[in-house]
Amino acid sequence: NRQDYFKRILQSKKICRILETHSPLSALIAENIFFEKKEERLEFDGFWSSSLTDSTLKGKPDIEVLDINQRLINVNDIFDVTTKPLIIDIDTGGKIEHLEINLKTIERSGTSAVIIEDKKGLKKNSLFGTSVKQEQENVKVFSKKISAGKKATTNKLMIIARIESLILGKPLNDALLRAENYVEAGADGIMIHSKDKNPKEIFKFAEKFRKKFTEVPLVAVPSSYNSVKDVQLENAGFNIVIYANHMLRASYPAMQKIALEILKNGRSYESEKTIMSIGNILDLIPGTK
Ligand code: SPV
Ligand code: MG
Repeated sequence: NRQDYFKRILQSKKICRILETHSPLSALIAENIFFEKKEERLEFDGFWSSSLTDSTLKGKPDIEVLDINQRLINVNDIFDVTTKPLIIDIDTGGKIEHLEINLKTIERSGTSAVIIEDKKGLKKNSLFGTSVKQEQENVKVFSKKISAGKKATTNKLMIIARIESLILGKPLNDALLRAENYVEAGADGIMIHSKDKNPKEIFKFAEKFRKKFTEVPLVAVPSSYNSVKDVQLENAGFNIVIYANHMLRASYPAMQKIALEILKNGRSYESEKTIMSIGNILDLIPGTK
């Protein structure tokens, strides 16, 4: 259901808003939060299972160290209590032989889409850019990975290819060439990543990409160029915007603050007004009473 539903909203919505969720509780927030703006009801259309936040939550580095089964336990826990579609970040996807097997498992889980990045070797988080050693995969090798992935799955699971050229300081033309190759290899969508504060380069990419591919879904992750608004991405030709790490980044300082306050004050009294009340937490999950 979530797989078909995601394809439908991708067709019907101008832009799909996807929020990072690292737990069932964070996913429940993403599932239920909405905002009425004039005639329009704004809500998130689905969840992002992030390698960064899934790893961080487990106190591990974002270097592809969690295996796919650990990631899918998280996804299945989220699916237990929600209805919206989920896109999973599967890093480089690993070896082609492993990818083919893992994608079948992911497809069976009900996940709507995977995003696979065109890096190789020990993967580091993209937001490090060129400050750490990271290598991009050869275009042909990565294209093979995409086509092998498509062959290994039915059309239920979308396979989105993620281009790291701009992250690694390569020119726009390299990113565009890769996009063409990956779409030809069967990618169901393209994610162009950037760690620039300015969205100029991803807008330029979108403009050129859209001239060639009018229908192929295009994904933006505005973690660094965060001044850009969803409607600007929509107008530039993007179909999906992923807010990739914000729920975990919001929760950590809130937990740190209360932990320190309790220590300092020798009690929780001073912090009560800034946290959820006991009444609210008891009411939050139906069936608790
Ligand atoms: C993630 O959320 O793990 C991503 C996006 O891959 S980024 O952290 O920007 O690389
Ligand atoms: Mg990641």
